[in-house]
Amino acid sequence: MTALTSPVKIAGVTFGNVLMNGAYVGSKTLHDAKVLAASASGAVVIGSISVKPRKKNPGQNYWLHKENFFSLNSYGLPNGGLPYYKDTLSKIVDIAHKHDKPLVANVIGFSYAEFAQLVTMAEQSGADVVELNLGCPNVWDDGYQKRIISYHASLVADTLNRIKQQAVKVKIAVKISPLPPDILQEVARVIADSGIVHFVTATNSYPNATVTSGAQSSKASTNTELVGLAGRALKPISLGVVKQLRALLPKRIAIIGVGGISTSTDVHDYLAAGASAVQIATALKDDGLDVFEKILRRD
Ligand code: RRO
Repeated sequence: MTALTSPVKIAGVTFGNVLMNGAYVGSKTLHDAKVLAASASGAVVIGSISVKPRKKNPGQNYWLHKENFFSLNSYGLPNGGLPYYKDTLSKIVDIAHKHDKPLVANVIGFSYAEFAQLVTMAEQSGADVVELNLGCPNVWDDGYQKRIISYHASLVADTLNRIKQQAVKVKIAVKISPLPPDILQEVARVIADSGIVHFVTATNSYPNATVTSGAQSSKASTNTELVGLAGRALKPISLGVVKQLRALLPKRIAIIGVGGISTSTDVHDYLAAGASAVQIATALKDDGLDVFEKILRRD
């Protein structure tokens, strides 16, 4: 089995080990960055970051199935936006680097120009990787869901072309949804053809699930919207996406696996499917930051 504890160089970026957090509710602030940097992870992911500051969606935002089969969330991208990150992201980068970890800035624009603006801000702040969140399911505007870019190969192409225009030097990662086969093939082709993508992160949560009776404290919910499904139930689906991507993408593009990881067996499953590193989100929220150490100890 591959050793999980050693530093790894992936697409030109050196990670402390193959584990990192996924962008989640605990990866937003300078304080979050300090906590993540001090953990046993191999990198720090911060975000998602939007141009405008955003508050969380009203009502309950997170549910865990009572037997831990899955998690559900609808946070709605709460973050401080450019007013917070334009000064703070460089401090966050310094904290990660002091712990010998690369900083991945996960960004989400609501237009191509916003994506470009966020990539520039992250690059100027010294981020090692900018992860474009093309799979956020939980942003609603006047009752209409914002389009999930990764479900449309043409929108993925337009986003990447816009970023390419500004000749960025920072490494680009693209985080996609759990896509069905035909769309995955088209999106993989667009990503490969763009020539600017170094990593594909697979996958974000499965969009537009709904809260079921097995989800803890769902009775207290005031949230009637649709929610993203993650956690253990997502693992076979994300793993399948990783496996397909490894066959579809050229070797120069590395894959970061995410979805239902809480043990070293989960990590090895993703590495065997073709991932070079993994992200953890649901298990971090539910079990805490010790999950990194627990996984590395069982290596
Ligand atoms: O904030 C959220 O509700 C959220 C985001 Br931005 C995302 O990309 N994926 C997700 O499951 N939730």
